[in-house]
Amino acid sequence: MNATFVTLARNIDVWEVAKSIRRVEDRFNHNYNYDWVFLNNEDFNDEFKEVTSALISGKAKYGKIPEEHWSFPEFVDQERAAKVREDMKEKNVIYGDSVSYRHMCRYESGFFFRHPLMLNYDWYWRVEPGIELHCDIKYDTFRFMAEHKKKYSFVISLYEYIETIPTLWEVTKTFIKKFPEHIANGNSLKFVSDDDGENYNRCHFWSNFEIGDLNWLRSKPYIDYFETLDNAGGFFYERWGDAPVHSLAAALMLKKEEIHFFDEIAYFHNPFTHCPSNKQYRLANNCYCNPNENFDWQDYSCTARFYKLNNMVPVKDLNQH
Ligand SMILES: Nc1nc2c(ncn2[C@@H]2O[C@H](COP(=O)(O)OP(=O)(O)O)[C@@H](O)[C@H]2O)c(=O)[nH]1
Ligand SMILES: *[C@@H]1O[C@H](CO)[C@@H](O)[C@H](O)[C@H]1NC(C)=O
Ligand SMILES: [Mg+2]
Repeated sequence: MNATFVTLARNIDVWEVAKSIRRVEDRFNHNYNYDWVFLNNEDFNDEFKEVTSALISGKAKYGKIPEEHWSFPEFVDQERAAKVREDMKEKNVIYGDSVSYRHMCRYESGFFFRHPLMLNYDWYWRVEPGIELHCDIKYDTFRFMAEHKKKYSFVISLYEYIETIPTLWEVTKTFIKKFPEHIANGNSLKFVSDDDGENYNRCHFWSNFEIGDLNWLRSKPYIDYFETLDNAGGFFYERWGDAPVHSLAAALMLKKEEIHFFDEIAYFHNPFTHCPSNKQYRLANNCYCNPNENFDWQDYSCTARFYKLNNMVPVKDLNQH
């Protein structure tokens, strides 16, 4: 498949990145040898390149992010943005006072798929530092996406902190009005809204894991959405995360059948675990996750909503192991 792993990272992330690579290679990529693209707002140093490329069975590529994709757009009022960061710091909003986290969220929302190194591929799998994979993955997940006409996928979903996105839905509604032709028939609006689009229920797919279609992100509907959001300034006047941005885009602009829940991919990113519900599957695939730690059916997960919307039946086997 025309596919790559992609990791945004700093040089100091090298050992946590190395851990993630080892997990991905041992559980999956040693059978497929897909490439891996690393992106950074600074130059990667020799240590980062040496350590990571030695672990990867495919080709490793290292890209620098152009400054215009990792900086404040001209129209952003610096005083207003600084004031927001102070307020959020006082309110202990997670990453609320960070400038670099905001650049990161904006980059993952609107630019990574347009980096010259990424233009060589149709499919991506996003990997963050410090993740775990608890089961073997014995089939080609990229091929699965293509053969089943999937464009976006997730393993964990949850509610966003409202403090980080107070006006994201209002701006999204202006987008819907301005570009009704971008809204898909048979979409997943019900996953993100409980009142037919009046309000956002804060559900989103956790974007530290994603397997997705790069050409969808590069398409006019997605770019129009990103530009509408970017022009509203919310990446800096609030602290919009790339997770709710990707999720709202997928929920509104894809058909619901185009979003896939990868139940088979057992996954941990601090602090949540997705452990496959099916015991037979776990036993057959060298899994070591504890099913009692599975986040899917906990109160703070949105995955039950996804199941309901797609008429899927959950297997809650907590008593079966
Ligand atoms: N190059 C670069 N990568 C960053 C920066 N901040 C975060 N990242 C990367 O962006 C991703 C998300 O950051 P992370 O610290 O994991 O945030 P969290 O998962 O939301 O707690 C990870 O892949 C980080 O390595 C930054 O300032 N520069
Ligand atoms: C892979 O995908 C990119 C982006 O769609 C395309 O430009 C390129 O020709 C493809 N390469 C192959 C070998 O199919
Ligand atoms: Mg992370």
